[in-house]
Amino acid sequence: MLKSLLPALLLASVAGAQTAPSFEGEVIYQVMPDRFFDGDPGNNAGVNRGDPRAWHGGDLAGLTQKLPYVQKLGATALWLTPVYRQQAVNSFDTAAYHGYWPADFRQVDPHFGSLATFDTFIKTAKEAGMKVVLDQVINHFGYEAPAVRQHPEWFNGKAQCDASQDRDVDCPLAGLPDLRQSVPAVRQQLLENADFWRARGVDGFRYDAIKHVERPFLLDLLKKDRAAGTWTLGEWYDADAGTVAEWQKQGFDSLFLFSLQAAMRGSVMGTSSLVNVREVLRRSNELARPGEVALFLDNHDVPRFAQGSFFEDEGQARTKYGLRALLTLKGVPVLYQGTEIAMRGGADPDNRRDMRFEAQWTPAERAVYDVARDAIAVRKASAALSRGEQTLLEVPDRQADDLLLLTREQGNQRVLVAWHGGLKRQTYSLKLSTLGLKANAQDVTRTLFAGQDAKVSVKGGYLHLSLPPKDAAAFVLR
Ligand SMILES: [Ca+2]
Ligand SMILES: [Ca+2]
Repeated sequence: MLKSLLPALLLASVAGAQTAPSFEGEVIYQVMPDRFFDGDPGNNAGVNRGDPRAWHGGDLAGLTQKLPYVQKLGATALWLTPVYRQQAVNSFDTAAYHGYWPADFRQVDPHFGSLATFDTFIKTAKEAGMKVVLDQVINHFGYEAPAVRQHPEWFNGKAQCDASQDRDVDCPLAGLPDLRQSVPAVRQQLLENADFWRARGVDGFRYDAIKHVERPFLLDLLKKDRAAGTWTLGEWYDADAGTVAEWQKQGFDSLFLFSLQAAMRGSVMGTSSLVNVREVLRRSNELARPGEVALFLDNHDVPRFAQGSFFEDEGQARTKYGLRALLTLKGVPVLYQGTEIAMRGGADPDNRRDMRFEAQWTPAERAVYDVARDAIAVRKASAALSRGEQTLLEVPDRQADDLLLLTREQGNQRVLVAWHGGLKRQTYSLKLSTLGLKANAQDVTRTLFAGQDAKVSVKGGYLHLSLPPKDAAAFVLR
């Protein structure tokens, strides 16, 4: 019996692996619709742009109008923070503009538009060849959602929280009405929410706050998504490669790699050693599906990347470095709206300032955008950078604080990537045998990023690099 079953089981698991949805090769642009673009002033009830905690008027019509902007930047997919109908009133003097205080999971909030506006957005995005990832809240309702009073049995109360073995899961997150996913009515409703939005053409779900959700339910949800071909991206706040690895095994296609974000904030924007980044990359190479992991410099829940410098010009310069660096890595880059112009902002809600478009940019912001657009184009044009294997090179200890070297390789295409953390232009001569790199003088062809003075040559068994300060370079190797 066992003998006859085994081959079938093996085949089933291989087939499962083959059909897992993939976003490898995509570049995701993260939009918070209220803070992106106002395409319909007719739905601006309660809008006050002077108040960072109020609705600002951005909507799905505006996002649809601005799809050409996102396409021109080069992103191939969009992630929208939630657009569900929200609680109508404020909590803590804050409106539900961010979308994480849902009242009805199957309606669009009137500030964003309607289901018809959503369908138009999806249709327009599809026609433009873009994929759409929708934020799904599965842990809670908004504080003032009618369901909280109508169905108290759906929610964890003090008793459940007090008795819980896992307080992360069974106690309210930020006091939010906490759903009991093991209650059949809740479970069914949440599973059907996913079906509802999937049927409207969504390609992927970004699942909010998965650390706080009952695991058996989450596994059922992931199984359904996998079977339907929906890509799943989990938000486990502060996840490192170990957490990503565990959840990829459990059925998520991707998680955000928060540990890389922290290391890049420290080493690219700040003055920490690149050894910290190297350690994160070393561990993420061990993932079952390293090409799916979501890589980001910032998002709506952390201070803006550029905010890591006291000075606007330095923040812009290092954001250029960060963008180029991020786009050299294996994984799925996720750019938060405004990072392409090094928007500043501290903790929430300051990190959610209104997006500004071309006509409103300073020349310095335009220059950051040009680097972002170029780095995305370079990645997309290179099979090695988009999808290639990633191999870290062994940089000697005395240089490793300021120099991170890796190769990306796909078929007969090979790219050498160099991140340089030094504050001055620096030349490095490194023994090929120490690096573990095989290359000949004629292999080195050209730098990939536009307008950057980075040089490489191979001679006498050495790799010679001349690198500008605080920047990342990529070179084609034959
Ligand atoms: Ca509006
Ligand atoms: Ca919970």
